[in-house]
Amino acid sequence: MNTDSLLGQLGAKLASGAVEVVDLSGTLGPDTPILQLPPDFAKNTPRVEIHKISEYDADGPFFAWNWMVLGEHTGTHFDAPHHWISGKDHPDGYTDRIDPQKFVGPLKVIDCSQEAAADPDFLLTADAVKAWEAEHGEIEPGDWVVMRTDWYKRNHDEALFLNADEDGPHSPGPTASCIEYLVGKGITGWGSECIGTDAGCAGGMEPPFPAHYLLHQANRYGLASLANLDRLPPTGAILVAAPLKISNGTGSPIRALALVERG
Ligand code: 23J
Ligand code: MN
Repeated sequence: MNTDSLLGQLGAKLASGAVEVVDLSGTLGPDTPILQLPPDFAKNTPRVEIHKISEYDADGPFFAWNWMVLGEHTGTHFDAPHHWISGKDHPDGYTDRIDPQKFVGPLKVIDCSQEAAADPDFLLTADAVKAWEAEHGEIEPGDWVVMRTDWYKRNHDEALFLNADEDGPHSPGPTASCIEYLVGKGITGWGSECIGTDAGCAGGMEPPFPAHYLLHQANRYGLASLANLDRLPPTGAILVAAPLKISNGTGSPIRALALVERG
């Protein structure tokens, strides 16, 4: 093995397990939590369906395969700029046209797990990001930044995950000025463990759904329903988050991965 080159060294460390691949995705299936928009929006994404074509039977004597019903914005997924009205005019703002260089990059993890446990409506502010930077170093152009809340531990139960009552959904997320600050730092994208990139209460913010509005306006990307962020260091991991190459796609389920150096 050529360990003179950076990728030769990486290959050796992947093979030995010194660099670990951490799975940041939840499981896709009929129980995957689905976003429920308020009743004034008539249409919602349907639940995931997995239909058998054959499994070594009369319909396929030596093969097993399925077909699926699957929304673009279902489970652990990628938000492309064309998903939001503020990002509608970016010519490369669709899943089949984004530069794949954007799908792999340095990952910064902001731990808000204690705050989110104490308050499901917890909002990460720009000042809190600046305090994180004072401890861990500046967020750099090209970084992916994700908010660790341990919310993924609820993803086995849709009601627990959406956490809605008569006032609407309650889940943590960023303020508008937090996203404005991160966009100004040149981040490639922002990710959350919750159903979307915004907080549950974000419909009432200015602008409404600021993570969606401000990220996609700036041709940046979102990741939602991430899992296992508690297995990542605050800095030093590499994210791999590639959407399916859906024609004119506004988003896509992903198998999100992180490369993490051990020891
Ligand atoms: C459509 C409308 C509102 C929201 C969303 C989708 C998402 O969170 C999403 O999956 O992008 S908030
Ligand atoms: Mn989405």
